[in-house]
Amino acid sequence: MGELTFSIIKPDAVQNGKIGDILKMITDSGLKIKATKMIQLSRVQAEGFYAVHKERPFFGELVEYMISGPCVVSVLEGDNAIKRYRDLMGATNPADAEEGTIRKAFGASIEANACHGSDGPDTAAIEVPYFFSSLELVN
Ligand code: IDP
Repeated sequence: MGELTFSIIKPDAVQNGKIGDILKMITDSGLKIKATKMIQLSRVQAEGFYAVHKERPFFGELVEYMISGPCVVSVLEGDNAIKRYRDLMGATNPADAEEGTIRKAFGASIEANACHGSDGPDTAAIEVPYFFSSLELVN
């Protein structure tokens, strides 16, 4: 089994009808989708998920944005999946993201930037079970 990482297609991209385009970019890159589902985050879930950012000035707005509509959460697998998915997402600010990245194609702003991906193995190990039980991951 390859490395696992956790992905969110954020509310702006879902609202703009980009679920299929983004999942296609993920699978075209060679990453495998081990699990995926559409959810509406509660305020408590969003605050818990972004707890590492709670001292940052944009925390309140980030939580409001993340609960503004449904998200698509997924578990991705592949060799070096964490870094590969971060590279596919592009820079946090879509204005700085390279051609061919998800954020360049679909991100609207530094906040509404289309996607989330775990930033390291420790984070992935927390984020995957935050949203998925092991029974939900296909073999
Ligand atoms: P990342 O998603 O590229 O790992 P982080 O710095 O971990 O970036 O920030 C988490 C999320 O917080 C970003 O994806 C974005 O939605 C939001 N964010 C980051 N910086 C800002 C900012 O300066 N203003 C508003 N929202 C921000």
